[in-house]
Amino acid sequence: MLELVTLPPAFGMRNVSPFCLKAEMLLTDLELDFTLREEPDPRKAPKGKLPFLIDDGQIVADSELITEHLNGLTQGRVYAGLSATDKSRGVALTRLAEDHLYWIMVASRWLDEKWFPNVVSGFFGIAPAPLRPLVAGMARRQVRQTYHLHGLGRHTPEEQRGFAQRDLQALQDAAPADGFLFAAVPSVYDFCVAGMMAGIFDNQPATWLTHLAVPYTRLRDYTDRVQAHVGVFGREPRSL
Ligand SMILES: N[C@@H](CCC(=O)N[C@@H](CS)C(=O)NCC(=O)O)C(=O)O
Repeated sequence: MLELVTLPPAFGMRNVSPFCLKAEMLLTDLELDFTLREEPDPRKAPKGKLPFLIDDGQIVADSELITEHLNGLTQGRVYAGLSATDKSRGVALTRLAEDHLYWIMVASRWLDEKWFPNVVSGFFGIAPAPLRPLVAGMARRQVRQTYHLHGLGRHTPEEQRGFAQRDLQALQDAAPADGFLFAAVPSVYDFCVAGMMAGIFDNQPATWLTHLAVPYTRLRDYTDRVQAHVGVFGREPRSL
Protein backbone atom coordinates (compact mmCIF):
# COMPACT_ATOMS: atom_id res chain seq x y z
CA MET A 1 0.00 0.00 0.00
CA LEU A 2 1.43 3.37 -1.06
CA GLU A 3 0.45 6.62 0.65
CA LEU A 4 1.72 9.99 -0.60
CA VAL A 5 1.64 12.74 2.00
CA THR A 6 1.30 16.23 0.50
CA LEU A 7 0.41 19.79 1.41
CA PRO A 8 -3.33 20.61 1.35
CA PRO A 9 -4.82 22.85 -1.39
CA ALA A 10 -4.07 26.58 -1.32
CA PHE A 11 -3.86 29.58 -3.68
CA GLY A 12 -6.40 28.09 -6.11
CA MET A 13 -4.20 25.01 -6.40
CA ARG A 14 -5.44 21.50 -5.62
CA ASN A 15 -1.79 20.55 -5.14
CA VAL A 16 0.19 23.63 -4.20
CA SER A 17 3.66 22.07 -3.96
CA PRO A 18 5.65 21.39 -7.15
CA PHE A 19 7.45 18.51 -5.43
CA CYS A 20 4.18 16.93 -4.25
CA LEU A 21 2.65 17.41 -7.71
CA LYS A 22 5.63 15.79 -9.42
CA ALA A 23 5.38 12.74 -7.13
CA GLU A 24 1.61 12.50 -7.66
CA MET A 25 2.06 12.68 -11.44
CA LEU A 26 4.72 9.97 -11.37
CA LEU A 27 2.67 7.59 -9.19
CA THR A 28 -0.32 8.11 -11.49
CA ASP A 29 1.70 7.68 -14.67
CA LEU A 30 3.16 4.41 -13.37
CA GLU A 31 -0.43 3.25 -12.66
CA LEU A 32 0.46 2.42 -9.09
CA ASP A 33 -2.28 2.08 -6.52
CA PHE A 34 -1.83 4.90 -4.02
CA THR A 35 -3.73 7.21 -1.71
CA LEU A 36 -3.12 10.89 -1.01
CA ARG A 37 -3.04 12.26 2.51
CA GLU A 38 -2.85 15.97 3.31
CA GLU A 39 -0.55 17.25 6.02
CA PRO A 40 -0.78 21.01 6.57
CA ASP A 41 2.27 21.16 8.86
CA PRO A 42 5.56 20.23 7.10
CA ARG A 43 7.29 20.15 10.51
CA LYS A 44 5.49 16.83 11.04
CA ALA A 45 7.19 15.34 7.96
CA PRO A 46 10.25 13.14 8.64
CA LYS A 47 12.62 15.74 7.17
CA GLY A 48 10.42 18.77 7.79
CA LYS A 49 9.43 18.97 4.13
CA LEU A 50 6.69 17.51 1.96
CA PRO A 51 6.09 15.22 0.15
CA PHE A 52 6.95 11.91 1.72
CA LEU A 53 5.83 8.44 0.71
CA ILE A 54 4.88 5.57 2.97
CA ASP A 55 5.34 2.19 1.31
CA ASP A 56 4.07 -0.55 3.61
CA GLY A 57 5.50 1.26 6.64
CA GLN A 58 8.74 2.30 4.92
CA ILE A 59 9.09 6.09 4.80
CA VAL A 60 10.71 7.79 1.83
CA ALA A 61 11.08 11.56 2.25
CA ASP A 62 11.97 13.83 -0.72
CA SER A 63 10.46 13.72 -4.20
CA GLU A 64 13.75 12.65 -5.81
CA LEU A 65 14.21 9.79 -3.35
CA ILE A 66 10.57 8.85 -3.97
CA THR A 67 11.40 8.75 -7.69
CA GLU A 68 14.34 6.43 -7.03
CA HIS A 69 12.20 4.25 -4.77
CA LEU A 70 9.46 3.95 -7.39
CA ASN A 71 12.06 3.14 -10.02
CA GLY A 72 13.17 0.20 -7.89
CA LEU A 73 9.59 -0.84 -7.20
CA THR A 74 8.76 -0.92 -10.93
CA GLN A 75 11.99 -2.64 -12.05
CA GLY A 76 13.35 0.49 -13.73
CA ARG A 77 10.24 1.78 -15.48
CA VAL A 78 10.83 5.38 -14.33
CA TYR A 79 13.90 5.81 -16.52
CA ALA A 80 13.07 3.21 -19.18
CA GLY A 81 13.86 4.45 -22.69
CA LEU A 82 15.90 7.45 -21.54
CA SER A 83 19.50 7.68 -22.78
CA ALA A 84 22.35 8.87 -20.57
CA THR A 85 22.21 12.22 -22.42
CA ASP A 86 18.46 12.53 -21.79
CA LYS A 87 19.07 11.83 -18.11
CA SER A 88 21.88 14.36 -17.85
CA ARG A 89 19.65 17.03 -19.45
CA GLY A 90 16.77 15.97 -17.22
CA VAL A 91 18.85 16.27 -14.08
CA ALA A 92 20.14 19.70 -15.17
CA LEU A 93 16.58 20.94 -15.84
CA THR A 94 15.47 19.53 -12.50
CA ARG A 95 18.19 21.42 -10.67
CA LEU A 96 17.31 24.62 -12.55
CA ALA A 97 13.62 24.28 -11.68
CA GLU A 98 13.88 22.95 -8.14
CA ASP A 99 17.01 24.63 -6.80
CA HIS A 100 16.78 28.02 -8.51
CA LEU A 101 13.42 28.96 -10.01
CA TYR A 102 11.62 27.34 -7.06
CA TRP A 103 13.20 29.81 -4.65
CA ILE A 104 12.09 32.75 -6.78
CA MET A 105 8.57 31.30 -6.69
CA VAL A 106 8.81 31.01 -2.90
CA ALA A 107 10.00 34.62 -2.66
CA SER A 108 7.20 35.82 -4.96
CA ARG A 109 4.70 34.38 -2.52
CA TRP A 110 6.34 35.00 0.85
CA LEU A 111 8.42 38.13 0.49
CA ASP A 112 6.06 40.38 -1.45
CA GLU A 113 4.28 42.60 1.09
CA LYS A 114 1.12 42.71 -1.01
CA TRP A 115 0.97 38.93 -1.55
CA PHE A 116 2.00 37.73 1.91
CA PRO A 117 -1.57 37.89 3.38
CA ASN A 118 -2.44 35.05 0.96
CA VAL A 119 0.34 32.96 2.53
CA VAL A 120 -1.05 33.67 5.99
CA SER A 121 -4.56 32.54 5.05
CA GLY A 122 -3.42 29.73 2.71
CA PHE A 123 -0.75 28.12 4.89
CA PHE A 124 -1.57 29.14 8.46
CA GLY A 125 -5.32 28.57 8.61
CA ILE A 126 -4.70 25.70 11.07
CA ALA A 127 -3.10 28.05 13.64
CA PRO A 128 -5.46 29.73 16.12
CA ALA A 129 -6.50 33.10 14.63
CA PRO A 130 -4.82 35.31 17.27
CA LEU A 131 -1.49 33.47 16.83
CA ARG A 132 -1.62 33.34 13.04
CA PRO A 133 0.26 36.59 12.25
CA LEU A 134 2.94 35.72 14.82
CA VAL A 135 3.56 32.17 13.57
CA ALA A 136 3.42 33.27 9.93
CA GLY A 137 5.81 36.14 10.65
CA MET A 138 8.34 33.76 12.26
CA ALA A 139 8.14 31.41 9.27
CA ARG A 140 8.55 34.39 6.96
CA ARG A 141 11.77 35.43 8.70
CA GLN A 142 13.14 31.92 8.04
CA VAL A 143 12.18 32.13 4.37
CA ARG A 144 13.89 35.54 4.09
CA GLN A 145 17.04 34.14 5.72
CA THR A 146 17.05 31.06 3.47
CA TYR A 147 16.58 33.21 0.36
CA HIS A 148 19.49 35.36 1.49
CA LEU A 149 21.70 32.32 2.15
CA HIS A 150 20.81 30.92 -1.27
CA GLY A 151 22.15 34.15 -2.72
CA LEU A 152 19.09 35.20 -4.72
CA GLY A 153 17.86 37.29 -1.82
CA ARG A 154 20.86 39.60 -2.16
CA HIS A 155 19.71 40.90 -5.54
CA THR A 156 17.46 43.85 -6.32
CA PRO A 157 13.88 43.05 -7.40
CA GLU A 158 14.83 43.97 -10.98
CA GLU A 159 17.81 41.62 -10.91
CA GLN A 160 15.61 38.83 -9.47
CA ARG A 161 13.18 39.35 -12.36
CA GLY A 162 16.13 38.96 -14.73
CA PHE A 163 17.19 35.66 -13.13
CA ALA A 164 13.58 34.42 -13.35
CA GLN A 165 13.27 35.41 -17.02
CA ARG A 166 16.47 33.55 -17.91
CA ASP A 167 15.17 30.45 -16.08
CA LEU A 168 11.79 30.67 -17.83
CA GLN A 169 13.47 31.18 -21.22
CA ALA A 170 15.72 28.15 -20.66
CA LEU A 171 12.74 25.97 -19.71
CA GLN A 172 10.74 27.25 -22.68
CA ASP A 173 13.62 26.58 -25.07
CA ALA A 174 13.98 23.04 -23.67
CA ALA A 175 10.24 22.33 -23.92
CA PRO A 176 9.16 21.06 -27.34
CA ALA A 177 6.28 22.65 -29.28
CA ASP A 178 4.68 19.19 -29.45
CA GLY A 179 5.18 16.13 -27.31
CA PHE A 180 7.48 15.93 -24.33
CA LEU A 181 11.11 16.50 -23.37
CA PHE A 182 12.64 13.20 -24.44
CA ALA A 183 9.96 10.99 -26.01
CA ALA A 184 6.38 10.75 -27.26
CA VAL A 185 5.31 10.16 -23.67
CA PRO A 186 6.32 12.24 -20.64
CA SER A 187 9.02 11.19 -18.16
CA VAL A 188 9.68 12.20 -14.57
CA TYR A 189 11.62 15.21 -15.90
CA ASP A 190 8.49 16.49 -17.64
CA PHE A 191 6.61 16.05 -14.35
CA CYS A 192 9.28 18.08 -12.60
CA VAL A 193 9.17 21.01 -15.06
CA ALA A 194 5.37 20.96 -15.47
CA GLY A 195 4.81 20.54 -11.71
CA MET A 196 6.95 23.61 -11.06
CA MET A 197 5.41 25.70 -13.84
CA ALA A 198 1.83 24.77 -12.85
CA GLY A 199 2.45 26.44 -9.49
CA ILE A 200 3.72 29.56 -11.25
CA PHE A 201 1.12 29.85 -14.04
CA ASP A 202 -1.95 28.89 -11.99
CA ASN A 203 -1.22 30.44 -8.62
CA GLN A 204 -4.18 32.58 -7.52
CA PRO A 205 -4.13 35.46 -7.08
CA ALA A 206 -1.29 35.97 -9.52
CA THR A 207 2.12 36.80 -8.05
CA TRP A 208 4.64 39.05 -9.80
CA LEU A 209 6.24 35.82 -11.08
CA THR A 210 2.92 34.63 -12.52
CA HIS A 211 2.68 37.91 -14.44
CA LEU A 212 6.28 37.60 -15.58
CA ALA A 213 5.58 34.08 -16.95
CA VAL A 214 2.59 35.12 -19.09
CA PRO A 215 4.58 35.75 -22.33
CA TYR A 216 6.06 32.22 -22.19
CA THR A 217 3.11 30.72 -24.04
CA ARG A 218 4.95 27.70 -25.42
CA LEU A 219 5.99 26.77 -21.88
CA ARG A 220 2.38 27.26 -20.75
CA ASP A 221 1.09 24.96 -23.52
CA TYR A 222 3.72 22.37 -22.67
CA THR A 223 2.82 22.54 -18.95
CA ASP A 224 -0.85 21.97 -19.77
CA ARG A 225 0.02 19.15 -22.19
CA VAL A 226 1.98 17.25 -19.53
CA GLN A 227 -0.81 17.64 -16.97
CA ALA A 228 -3.49 16.61 -19.48
CA HIS A 229 -1.50 13.56 -20.59
CA VAL A 230 -1.22 12.15 -17.10
CA GLY A 231 -4.62 13.49 -15.97
CA VAL A 232 -3.16 15.16 -12.89
CA PHE A 233 -3.50 18.94 -12.62
CA GLY A 234 -2.11 21.31 -10.04
CA ARG A 235 -5.02 23.71 -10.30
CA GLU A 236 -8.47 23.20 -8.81
CA PRO A 237 -10.87 21.27 -11.10
CA ARG A 238 -13.23 24.28 -11.30
CA SER A 239 -10.56 26.33 -13.06
CA LEU A 240 -9.46 23.60 -15.52
N1 LIG B 1 13.88 18.45 -2.07
C1 LIG B 1 12.54 18.31 -1.55
C2 LIG B 1 11.89 19.67 -1.44
C3 LIG B 1 10.51 19.61 -0.80
C4 LIG B 1 10.02 20.99 -0.37
O1 LIG B 1 10.77 21.98 -0.38
N2 LIG B 1 8.76 21.05 0.04
C5 LIG B 1 8.18 22.27 0.54
C6 LIG B 1 6.78 22.45 0.03
S1 LIG B 1 6.82 22.91 -1.68
C7 LIG B 1 8.11 22.20 2.05
O2 LIG B 1 7.67 21.21 2.60
N3 LIG B 1 8.55 23.26 2.73
C8 LIG B 1 8.43 23.36 4.14
C9 LIG B 1 9.61 23.99 4.78
O3 LIG B 1 10.65 24.16 4.10
O4 LIG B 1 9.53 24.28 5.96
C10 LIG B 1 11.73 17.37 -2.46
O5 LIG B 1 12.10 17.21 -3.62
O6 LIG B 1 10.78 16.73 -1.97
